Amino acid sequence: MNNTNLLHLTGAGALLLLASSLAHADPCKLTLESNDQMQFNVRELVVPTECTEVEVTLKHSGKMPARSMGHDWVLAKDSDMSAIVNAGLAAGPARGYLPEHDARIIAATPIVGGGESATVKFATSLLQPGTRYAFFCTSPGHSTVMRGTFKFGDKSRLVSASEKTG
Ligand code: CU1
Repeated sequence: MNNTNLLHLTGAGALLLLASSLAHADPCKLTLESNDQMQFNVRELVVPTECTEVEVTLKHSGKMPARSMGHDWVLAKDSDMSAIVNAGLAAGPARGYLPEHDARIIAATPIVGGGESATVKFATSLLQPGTRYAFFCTSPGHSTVMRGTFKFGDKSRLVSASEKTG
């Protein structure tokens, strides 16, 4: 009897939490995680064209320090990624593996270590719908796996997601 009540309470609480997180979900505010296994937890980020400003928060859910497993989140055109990664290597750890004043970089967080997070805001006037953008980490060697697609104004993913559930 007690066990059944407890289960019901837990279920209702979980539903409430889910409902409130959905109600407060702002499509212009994105959060992604990174870890000690050199991974981002998403391969794709989508921002609708209604957003005039985007806020991206990068969390490091691992325990390793920034000097050995630091991650950043950098946004650029897909075609600029390799050049920025190389320029970041040349810039070195003192500059957080990011080239200074590089116009190809649309947005970038500083490097975070385990337990830390960083947020960057940028205007979507910097983005063009239909252009292929990539997000990636500029720590040495990380961008081979720590990379993903960033889409501005692409709603096809939302449509296909609801089709799958139906
Ligand atoms: Cu990284």
